[in-house]
Amino acid sequence: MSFQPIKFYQTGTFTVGNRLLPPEQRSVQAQVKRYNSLNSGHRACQGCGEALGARYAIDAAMEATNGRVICANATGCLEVFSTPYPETSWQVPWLHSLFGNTAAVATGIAAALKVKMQKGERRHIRVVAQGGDGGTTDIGFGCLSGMFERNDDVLYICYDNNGYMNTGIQRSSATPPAARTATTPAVGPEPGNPFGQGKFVPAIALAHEIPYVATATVADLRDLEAKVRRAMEFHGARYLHILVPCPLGWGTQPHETIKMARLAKETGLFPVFEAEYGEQKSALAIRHPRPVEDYLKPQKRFAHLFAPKLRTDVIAKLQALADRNIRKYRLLEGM
Ligand SMILES: Cc1ncc(C[n+]2csc(CCOP(=O)(O)OP(=O)(O)O)c2C)c(N)n1
Ligand code: SF4
Repeated sequence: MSFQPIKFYQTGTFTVGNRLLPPEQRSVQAQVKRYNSLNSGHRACQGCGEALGARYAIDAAMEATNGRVICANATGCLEVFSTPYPETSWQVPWLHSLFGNTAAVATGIAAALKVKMQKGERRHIRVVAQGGDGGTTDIGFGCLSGMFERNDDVLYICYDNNGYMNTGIQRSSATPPAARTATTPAVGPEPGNPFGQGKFVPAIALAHEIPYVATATVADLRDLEAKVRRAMEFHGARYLHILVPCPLGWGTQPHETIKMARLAKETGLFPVFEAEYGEQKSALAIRHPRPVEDYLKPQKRFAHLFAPKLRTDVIAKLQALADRNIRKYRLLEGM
């Protein structure tokens, strides 16, 4: 009979066993104060950036508010993989809204909480709305702009995986130009998603001059957590846009999720910054500038730019977009 010694704890890994290490050596994952708001057991794909981003964002919101958060969640991958009826991975009060009305639902929750406070409720409960880029930049955009314009007391978090992933990888208004999706096939002289003027919702949020707007990626989770904490210091409308790579939709390996998020930032294709009341306050500096090819090449959704013919013309147009971001958001010097 074979004999396998039982290991109760594995210190030095990123698992819960890290709690046996001195506090300064523990990973973020293993901190005892973690709320584990989005807990294990959900059905996200391996390497899903959205699951990672949501776990860190909502835990940071819980930490900042002493566990007093209610979430409204648009239809999309995050909702579907976390709540297969009758199960849930959420350990926070959590409501599923429709695909397009999360901002309005969150506004309603915030209004109800305000009335409760007026009637003597002493606990200050905060509201977080969350959705994918389709639910945010497309169908939910009207509700979101209304929420900004009324300055409703809600933090809205968009998990941007560059497409409608839950329904089979269709294009959204956050899909980058030239990317192949199920609705923008890699055919014809201009293959993939057409070049347009783009729709970068953080800039539109900025134009509403709301108290706080920020972008983040899952490559820098400390920065992401700090931004959620900062957002919770404000009252009124706040917007956080997180780039969350999707291995299935992007055609990358699950272990490449963090690398892809980092390359999006380091090439300048995804600017990481924060703003208050309509003014940019800081930018996360590009530390090791990289050409856009380094980001595009590992992703199957851009494979048609490299074979059968190298499309230097299309790649140059994408590089121009990155260079414009670098200038506009001052990404080389940082702030
Ligand atoms: C009004 C309406 N139209 C379409 C759908 C189908 N639908 C559900 S989720 C989804 C896509 C979600 O995409 P996104 O918001 O980007 O989130 P992701 O799944 O990528 O995280 C669609 C089209 C729906 N539920 N309601
Ligand atoms: S399809 Fe993409 S966003 Fe959806 S669960 Fe899978 S990896 Fe995550």
